[in-house]
Amino acid sequence: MNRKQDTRDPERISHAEEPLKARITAVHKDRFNFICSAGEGQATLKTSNYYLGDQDFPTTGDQVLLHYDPDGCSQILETLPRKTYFSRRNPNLSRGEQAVAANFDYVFIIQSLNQDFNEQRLERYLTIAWQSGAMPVVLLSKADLCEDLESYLNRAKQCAMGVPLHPVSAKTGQGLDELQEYLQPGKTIVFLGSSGVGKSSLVNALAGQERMKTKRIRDEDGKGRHTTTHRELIQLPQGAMVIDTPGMRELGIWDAESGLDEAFQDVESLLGTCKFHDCTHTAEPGCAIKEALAKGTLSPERWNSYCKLEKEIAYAQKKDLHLKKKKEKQISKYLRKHYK
Ligand SMILES: Nc1nc2c(ncn2[C@@H]2O[C@H](COP(=O)(O)OP(=O)(O)OP(=O)(O)O)[C@@H](O)[C@H]2O)c(=O)[nH]1
Ligand SMILES: [Mg+2]
Repeated sequence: MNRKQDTRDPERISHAEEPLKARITAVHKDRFNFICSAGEGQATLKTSNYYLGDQDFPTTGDQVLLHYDPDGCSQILETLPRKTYFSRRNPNLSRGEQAVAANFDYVFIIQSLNQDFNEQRLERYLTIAWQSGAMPVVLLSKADLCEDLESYLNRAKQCAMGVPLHPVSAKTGQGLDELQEYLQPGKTIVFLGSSGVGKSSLVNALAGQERMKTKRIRDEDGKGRHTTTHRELIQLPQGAMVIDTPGMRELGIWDAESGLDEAFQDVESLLGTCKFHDCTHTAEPGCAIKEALAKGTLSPERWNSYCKLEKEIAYAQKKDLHLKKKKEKQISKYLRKHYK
């Protein structure tokens, strides 16, 4: 038999055939940027594992196994289990939730010390951050613009419930030294906050060079211009990795029940101590919430925030269940019609 000789470089074959562990640094339509011990590259998904199988589609920060191809045709075989992640409802309902950033240790929640500062939004971000499984840290950015830092710090403390708070300025460098404790090699930090609060400016200030594009906020209302459009994983000189995100408009609050418990520990510790176990906290005697509100140990704003977020989560869960049932009905109708 005349065997055709394999002329491929053996070094490359072993690279191609031995799966390597890699980290996803950015996600494009059907291409994924990654970094691994052999270098950086772009990869596509192995169809049989992802489109026909049940593998979770990789997101920024994910660890994956891939067949590395130095010529640019690497193929992702498997998404490794995530230790933390943010998720949103998947537009493709058969797959339930969809992760939008994964495997981070800290969530830097950023609010700027101008028109952006808003306690309700901070509480919402804290709920999402706790839900992810990582540790939240609150950064009050653009401290150089603020003349009344103490009062902002006090307001933030009321909702942060013991979460570390750091006033910082990417412009003057104020507070950046204090962040070094989080930037240890092997750690990943995700930046969360509205457009224009200075997330990318902080990434650049910590990196010591311009890694991300930034843009002026609008003069009229201080709103950002959605400059960062992609989630991106960046290596800092300190050894830590940072995931810069677009203003997190895209992150709905979905199934964040345990995040709510953590973010509102003060409210949670009161619930269940009312005289009646099914207390509605409206007219019943012996209501711990009403007592705390009357004593001033729980502020009405905080209680309202809790109720609002709780309602939103319940609504999102109900909607999800409804859509899931609708989808199941459609599938069984299709099966009945075609496989009678
Ligand atoms: N004065 C002052 N301005 C800042 C500071 N940090 C950022 N800015 C300005 O705020 C504007 C928005 O900054 P970006 O870093 O683009 O904000 P972003 O949060 O990344 O915005 P998106 O990418 O749209 O989500 C830019 O004009 C920055 O120069 C700061 O510490 N002090
Ligand atoms: Mg940005």
